[in-house]
Amino acid sequence: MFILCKRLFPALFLFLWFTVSHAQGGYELWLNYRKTENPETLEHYRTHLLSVVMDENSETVDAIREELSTGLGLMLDSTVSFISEIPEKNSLVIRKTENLPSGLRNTLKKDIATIENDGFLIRASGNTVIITARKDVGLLYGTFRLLHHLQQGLPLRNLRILDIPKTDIRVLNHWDNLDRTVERGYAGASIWKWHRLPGYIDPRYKDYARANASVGINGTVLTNVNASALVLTPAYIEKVAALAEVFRPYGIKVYLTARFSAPMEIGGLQTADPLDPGVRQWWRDKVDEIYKTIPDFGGFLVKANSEGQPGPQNYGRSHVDGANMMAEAMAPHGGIVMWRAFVYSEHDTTDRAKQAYNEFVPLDGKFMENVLVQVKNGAIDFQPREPFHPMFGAMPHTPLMMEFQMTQEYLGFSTHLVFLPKLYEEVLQSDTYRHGKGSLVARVVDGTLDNKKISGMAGVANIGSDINWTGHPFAQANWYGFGRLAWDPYLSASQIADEWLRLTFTNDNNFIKPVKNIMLESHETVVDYMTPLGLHHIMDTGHHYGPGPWVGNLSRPEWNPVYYHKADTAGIGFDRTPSGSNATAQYAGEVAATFNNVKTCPEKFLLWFHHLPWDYKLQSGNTLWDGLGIRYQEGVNRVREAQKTWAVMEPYVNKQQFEEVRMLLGIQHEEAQWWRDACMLYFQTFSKQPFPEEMETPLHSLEYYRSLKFPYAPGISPQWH
Ligand code: GCV
Repeated sequence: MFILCKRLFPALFLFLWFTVSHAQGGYELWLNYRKTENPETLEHYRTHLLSVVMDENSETVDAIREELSTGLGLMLDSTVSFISEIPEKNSLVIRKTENLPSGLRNTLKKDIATIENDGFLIRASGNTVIITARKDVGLLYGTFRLLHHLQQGLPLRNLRILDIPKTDIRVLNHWDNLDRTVERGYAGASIWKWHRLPGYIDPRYKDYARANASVGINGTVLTNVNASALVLTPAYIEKVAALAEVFRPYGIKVYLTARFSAPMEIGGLQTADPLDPGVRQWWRDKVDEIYKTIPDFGGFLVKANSEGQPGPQNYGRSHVDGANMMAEAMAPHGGIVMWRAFVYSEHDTTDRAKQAYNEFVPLDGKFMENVLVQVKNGAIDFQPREPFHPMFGAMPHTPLMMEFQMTQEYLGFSTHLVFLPKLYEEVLQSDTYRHGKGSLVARVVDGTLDNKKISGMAGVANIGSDINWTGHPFAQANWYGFGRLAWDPYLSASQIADEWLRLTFTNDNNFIKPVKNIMLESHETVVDYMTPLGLHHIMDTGHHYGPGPWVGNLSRPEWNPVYYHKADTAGIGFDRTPSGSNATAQYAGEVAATFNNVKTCPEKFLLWFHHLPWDYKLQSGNTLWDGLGIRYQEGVNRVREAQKTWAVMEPYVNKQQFEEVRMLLGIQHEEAQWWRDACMLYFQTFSKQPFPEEMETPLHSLEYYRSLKFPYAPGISPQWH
């Protein structure tokens, strides 16, 4: 016995250490199943949910059973029994609509008639709670939703949740390289351990799938859009297949990025011309080979003729030629092609903000049915704030996918607390006016504006090997929020913040209210201390961390911050009205008119669309110069307020997470000051005016800020080679 104890003790200790440190570190994400605190609620849940009727068989049903054993087991602090007969007394029934007993089917028939696709119904009826759906994956989504309901301590009485995803493709984009670096990744290394696959299945893969499925994400593009053709070789396809197997029960398909020149790099061909019969055959064979190994493979994501990536234009062909060639290979298997519209060229001297629209809109209606064009939320590049991309609504015959960024490339990496669903909401709720008032971007994305057959939303992942997955504990909320909005682009950021806080930390309103406030203000805060009043792309070169408004020596003009702010002694801002680049003409008339008129242009986009004198009067009555300084200061002030709020939150979160957020807010505060001082000192060289009295005196000189260098900033893999 003693010997056994001696042997077991270190193992037990290790296990406990691992479990505790993971729990403390936020590994569980929002699937943090805590025992239900309120004794009445606990009793109420126990009465209804401890017998679970589940008699269907599939990998997905097994995953549901496992999730319920863990989730209900922990929240109800009891063991769940799974049975196959519906008992007289209380139970939770999980069955597809076709397998419900006729009595129940009859009672629920109105709701059942409206369940489509991956949707589900949760209903409390008599002494049972029912989760039903057309497909197994719908049952899985319903199960997670019920678990989330319980995590929030909400009542079961009269429960009725009927929810159907509004988009078809809800997909993460990993910018993960095969060497496990992550382009614009700030949460450690890639979670894909390519060198160990397919033999070694890291437990994280399943937890990743659980987290995604719990918010309805149904696909993942495993590799960087700056793609390596190697991932299409047999050895890697086998590794991809191993991941696909882990994800399959959770309704998650795998996709890969396809390097356009792959037929030459790994196929030995002399060309990658999309009209060349040999090249077309190569792609058909390659796709057949992939489907042989991964029968439910999702398809390809392609970055072509963008930032040096190869593409059809290398052969004088168009995006349509390239995308349709791959789509043709995919079609017999039901696969899709997501073709990115993030293009701008060093040979095109027009405003960068106009180039994607100019290249793609004339191609509307020419893509095959299984092609989606994937468009970033704004026309430049994931800036802290951008007006919605003018392509949304401008291609009525082509499905357009939204591409949001969860990783915080231009947003303080995973050091700054920024709740991105606020940004997503602002974009999705923007009105394109393409079919009159109410033509929201959300309606373009869900396909209802022009009756699209397929729709989708992509999110550039912020996930890495850090214990808490996302680096900043609050960056998990961006992953959660992306998933929720991909499922339903009309959800409010406020609801999402509320849910995420409750699932992740506690239901105590003394915590929820103030911390939710920090989250909801955080986007405006970061905009204020980085790029207020419509400024954009003034980050330092390459790593995009910290301010670099002075940078003007890069080889391509549109890579330089000076190209975007155009500060001079007369004023500041990019004139995109008809007197300037006329980018506003790419929007519907109503929108263009609003942006063109400096009096109606929302001040948040003022310097995006207008070059204005330093003494221009803002709505507040302040001059533009003073208003700019006041905004920068307000951003700093709000980080200070967030610090104060967080300082009294220790009782509600675990020690480790409390400390992590406290320290990160400290850095964010210092860096908000850095942004304010560096930008205002630099712009002062043009405005030649004193700082407004509301603004604190800069802590250092402009020379000091200009001298700062960050050669090893994370996220830019080429520098490490
Ligand atoms: C993956 C920006 C980023 C690049 C990124 C690119 C893209 O330019 O800085 O790192 O490349 O966008 O979205 O393709």
